[in-house]
Amino acid sequence: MSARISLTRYLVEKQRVHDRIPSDLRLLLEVVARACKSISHAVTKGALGDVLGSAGTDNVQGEIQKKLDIIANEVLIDANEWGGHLAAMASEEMEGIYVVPNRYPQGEYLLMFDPLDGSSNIDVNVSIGTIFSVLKKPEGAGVSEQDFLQCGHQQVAAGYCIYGPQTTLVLTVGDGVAMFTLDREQGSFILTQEDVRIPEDTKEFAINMSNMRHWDAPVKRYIDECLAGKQGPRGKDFNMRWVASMVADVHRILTRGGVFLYPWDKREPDKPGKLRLMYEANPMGWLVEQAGGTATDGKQRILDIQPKKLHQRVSVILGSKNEVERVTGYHP
Ligand code: P6P
Repeated sequence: MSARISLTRYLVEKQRVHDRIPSDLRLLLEVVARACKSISHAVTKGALGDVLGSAGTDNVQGEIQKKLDIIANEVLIDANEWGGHLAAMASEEMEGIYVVPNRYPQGEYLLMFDPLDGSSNIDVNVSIGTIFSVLKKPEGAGVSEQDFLQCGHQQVAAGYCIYGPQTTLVLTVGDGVAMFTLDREQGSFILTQEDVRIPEDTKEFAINMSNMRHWDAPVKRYIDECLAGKQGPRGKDFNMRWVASMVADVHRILTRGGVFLYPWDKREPDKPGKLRLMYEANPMGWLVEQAGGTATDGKQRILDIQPKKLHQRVSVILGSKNEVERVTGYHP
């Protein structure tokens, strides 16, 4: 049996052998992985752990917070604030940034996360996950929200942990995508796939079809052509999947290809889309690009969008290169 490579060994070799990542970033990623293990433990308790249901509060997005949203957020804050590798954190669940308290040393990295993406699926036992993105803090004293407003192509690490039948950590530091499956008996993430590649073509699309009447013409044209199947302009039949957990849909696309769309729609014309740029679209977009896929907002590369606000939203079309380029090409 080939040697089992743990996440720790993988990161140490990235640091020592390939000089790919500095020790502080290695430490940061190990801490995030440990936090994800704790979140996975809480998630898998379900009804036995009194962690299901609503917390009775709304988050900064005006969405009802689930108990596990708050638990996951607290786990990530508690795990990361004392290590000396971070200057500040930002979360979907917090309005402003969380500056590392003065009682701890400040580091040179900024960590953003959606602590529990897909939380509408928590109570129905469908896969959910944690999404994270790491930036370098710009030079200079102190840290502010402005320091976070960097384009996605400036990320130094990004990934997610999906809490499904397996708990799997998926990570990039800019030289490809690797997947680590949690060995619960040992409590270690074990490397189970390296150099993940997304097929350039696919027959599978992921979109919330109930919003069809609200879509813009280019997206409607693309989906109509997929639905027309063999007899239509695409000359092939398509399959559809929609988990309503971005982590689960992106994991499927990284594993077997596909195209994911959460486009602008006319329900709230001033909102560019539902998903958030900084801690959903940017980390997922980088992972997809690192695996040979493409990620746009319908008009431009997601990773080139200059953020203006911490929680700004964006349209997202990502996955198999040829499909994303087709949908993007339909946009004026
Ligand atoms: P809808 C989960 O709430 C999320 O932010 C993404 O994970 C997911 O892709 C999307 O929203 C689902 O949205 O409108 O289909 O419920």
